[in-house]
Amino acid sequence: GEMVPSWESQRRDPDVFEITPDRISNISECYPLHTNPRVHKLDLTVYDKNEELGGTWFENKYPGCACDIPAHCYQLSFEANPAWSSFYAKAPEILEYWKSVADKYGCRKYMKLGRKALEARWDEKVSKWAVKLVNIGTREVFEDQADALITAIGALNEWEWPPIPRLHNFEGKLLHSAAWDQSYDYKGKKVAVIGAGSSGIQVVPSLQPDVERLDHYIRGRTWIAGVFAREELDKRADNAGNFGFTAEEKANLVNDPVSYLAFRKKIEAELQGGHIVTMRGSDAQKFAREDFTHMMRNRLSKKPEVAEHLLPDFPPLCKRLTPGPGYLEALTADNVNVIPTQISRVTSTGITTEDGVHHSVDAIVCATGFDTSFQSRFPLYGINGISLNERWRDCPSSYLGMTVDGFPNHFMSLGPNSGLGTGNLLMILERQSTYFASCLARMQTQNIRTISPKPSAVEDFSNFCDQYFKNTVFSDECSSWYKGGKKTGRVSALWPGSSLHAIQVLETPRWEDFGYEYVD
Ligand code: N01
Repeated sequence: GEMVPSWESQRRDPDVFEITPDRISNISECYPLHTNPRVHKLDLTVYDKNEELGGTWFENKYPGCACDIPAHCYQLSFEANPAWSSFYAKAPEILEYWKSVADKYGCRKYMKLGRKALEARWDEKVSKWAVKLVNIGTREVFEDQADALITAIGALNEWEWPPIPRLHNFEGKLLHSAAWDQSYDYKGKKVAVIGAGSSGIQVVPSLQPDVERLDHYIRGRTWIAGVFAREELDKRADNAGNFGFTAEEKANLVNDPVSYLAFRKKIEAELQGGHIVTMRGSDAQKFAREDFTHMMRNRLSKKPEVAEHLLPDFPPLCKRLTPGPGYLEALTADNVNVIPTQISRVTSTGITTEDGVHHSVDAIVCATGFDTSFQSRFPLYGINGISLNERWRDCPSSYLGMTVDGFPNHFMSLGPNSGLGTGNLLMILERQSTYFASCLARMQTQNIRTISPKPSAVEDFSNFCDQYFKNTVFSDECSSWYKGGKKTGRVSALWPGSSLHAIQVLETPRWEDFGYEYVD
């Protein structure tokens, strides 16, 4: 059959690489274009440790938790929801969306919730995955076997307490953004928030109006801007945030799929347009830096000194950009102290900074992020009992972010080098799922017992990633979970290219990049 061009040649092909308005607007229309692979009857079981589906959107319950990608993009291509109640939807609304999708498409019958996977081992004798799990309710440990294993365990799931000296000596309330205790009443309290990543940026403006005092500890600087600074314009009641639609037209989108698609295209175009900003030395990067500096200073004009503590020396998008509606404004409020001095230790009653000052508080919120090293607490053992954690200790690598050699019939949702630095992750998740289905369909129809990428394909892709990232701002020096929480080093979390590029590459598997064993 016809050879599918490699990801490299696809990237070199300017026609594919170039982001033109047409191509961008095609995204929202085109991402259901792929034909669904014909998977024959499957015995499918979905295990999840939580008692409800939804993952991130079920687990994260901190005040202000929302998606900072526009809701009209952050949805499935085949299940558009024109009724999102705000531009950036809040976590509970997103969770309801996913529950309704699961109910509508009859997914729940496959789900066994409240079961946590402990480990998975490839059993060479029978060519199957043996997965050990525990039923959280009964504590019963049990095993399941499968021909193929898909892991969708999330790259931002394993939260940890930061290694701040004496943190656990604190006698007030200690909270983590990713494991929020909703029973804690923070109203009228003195609260410290450590961390200015996407989580901290959402927590601060949500707590600020209700607390007596908020101390915000900022270790690393951060750019606060969205491709959608327009939301700010929206607040000024002009029409810009409606993307050219009158308020009335926008309200009517619920009843008008054609106009809704046009509306989505405009938002998608703006979102995808951010890609060029990631290119080191590009004019777009230069302009973004100027614009963002100007916008941040404007929003902080009531307390200009805060801008001096916050404005980064690294380029925008080096670490994940977040629009932070209300964040900078909250930092200028009278009850907020921005503390750029580093923390030296925690005491029973508060935090001591390196200048020797002690700041008493009732609660400490750690919005300090996740373990993003790809070292999973759910170990996987492949051929010859090799552990995936061991394999990835120095360098998490994969074939197209989805498979690894030595781990047959194993597919990963959001493995190394599959996230997007700009753009909409759900589009990738959808493509990856279709890719897995193509592999399963091929196994079913061609008597394939095992499929795994060739070692050379993994190596090529990893080399390609390293080459690609050299030309992007992701490799600049800034502390980022894209580099496993480090300031420098390999970009292990991101896809090497634009969303369009990812869509093209994931559209059709290159079967020659895989090795196979056939049923005898
Ligand atoms: O975590 P982060 P996050 N002492 O790692 C600081 C997704 N997400 O939970 O920059 C003092 O980004 C650390 O400082 P520094 C999204 O993809 C999405 O906020 O390393 N400070 C940083 O400021 C996001 O990118 C949404 O110097 C310490 C912060 O804590 C990802 O999750 C919403 C410290 C950690 O920032 C992670 O975001 C929320 C220490 N010991 C999250 N350790 C959406 O809306 C760390 N810090 C889609």
